[in-house]
Amino acid sequence: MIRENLEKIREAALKQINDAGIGEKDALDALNDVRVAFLGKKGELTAVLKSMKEVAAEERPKVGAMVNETRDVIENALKEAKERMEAAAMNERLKKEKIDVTLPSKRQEMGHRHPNTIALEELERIFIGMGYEVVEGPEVERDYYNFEALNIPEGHPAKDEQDTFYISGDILLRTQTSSTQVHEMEKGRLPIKMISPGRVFRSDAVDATHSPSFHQVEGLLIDEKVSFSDLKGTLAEFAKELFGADTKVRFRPHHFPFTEPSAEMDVSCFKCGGKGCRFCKGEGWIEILGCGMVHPHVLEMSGIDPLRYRGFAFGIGLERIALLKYEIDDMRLLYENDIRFLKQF
Ligand code: 2U9
Repeated sequence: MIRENLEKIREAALKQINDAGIGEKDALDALNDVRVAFLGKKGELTAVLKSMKEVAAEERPKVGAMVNETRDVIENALKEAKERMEAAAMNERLKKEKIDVTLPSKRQEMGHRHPNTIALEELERIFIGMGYEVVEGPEVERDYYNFEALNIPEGHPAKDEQDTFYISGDILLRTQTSSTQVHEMEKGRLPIKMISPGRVFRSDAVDATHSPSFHQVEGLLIDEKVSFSDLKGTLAEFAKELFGADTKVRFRPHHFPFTEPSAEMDVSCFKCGGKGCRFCKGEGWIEILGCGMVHPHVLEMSGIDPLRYRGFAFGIGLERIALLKYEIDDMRLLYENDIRFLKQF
């Protein structure tokens, strides 16, 4: 009786498993229904198990084995059907989602560096090539590092000229990156051969050539036996690298509190080669930086013996270089970030 019943159950289950999926929208649901109907708590096979108590004790192991075998057959069939259906669904999807790998890709809009950054990286490349280290420092400084240590004491007119933004008492936004170089000198590791690029702040009104925040690249070299010739040679080489091998330089005497002697350096106009044109306002020369031998008192204040060591220093306005090199006539364009302007570089 039970054997026949089991056979019927097996046949019925296998038929339903086979039928599931034929024309069915949700074949996996159909399979699950079969599982519940035969193997579930109230399923047909479970009912057979429950009726085991009516079977004679000596028959039970045999009948039990038969029930187990039937369950295995149904479970295997369910598993195979499920795998078959999943594979078919995957094939179907792959057919639909065909990718044409030969299609040309969309152009990537990469953007590019800001003209200030292009100029900065060019300056860094040149000085690194001459063995200089790039050192950055804080934009918020103590009065001492920004003024005092650079020979600009309280009441010095240069302090007015560089009217700055004070955070509180003696904390301010640096007006020059020289403060970074003072920190480096105080470390007492010599020689020093560094440039310090970075943002500086001055209480200036905005116009075509001024901004309350701009960038400098300052340089400092301190060693025994450093002379003004080393300064001239270094900066002449720098000018040739930046503006072309034919570039000539000239030095005009100037005054800075932190250097003595001090000078401003001009380069021969790279537009007209020095003959005079609209670009150089008929001068033939273009001013590009300030420089000088580090004042002995500046060395002394940072603990460097001015009798043994000497140094030269220079300061370059980064925006000025960017404006010149890319022939931009208004500094404000560098900060407005109008995409039509930036796209040109
Ligand atoms: C130390 C000693 C001396 C740095 C120097 C200049 C000359 C200079 C200007 C360039 C354009 C500022 O951005 S700008 O307006 N700078 O002319 N800077 S010498 O001299 C130093 C630096 C550090 C310890």
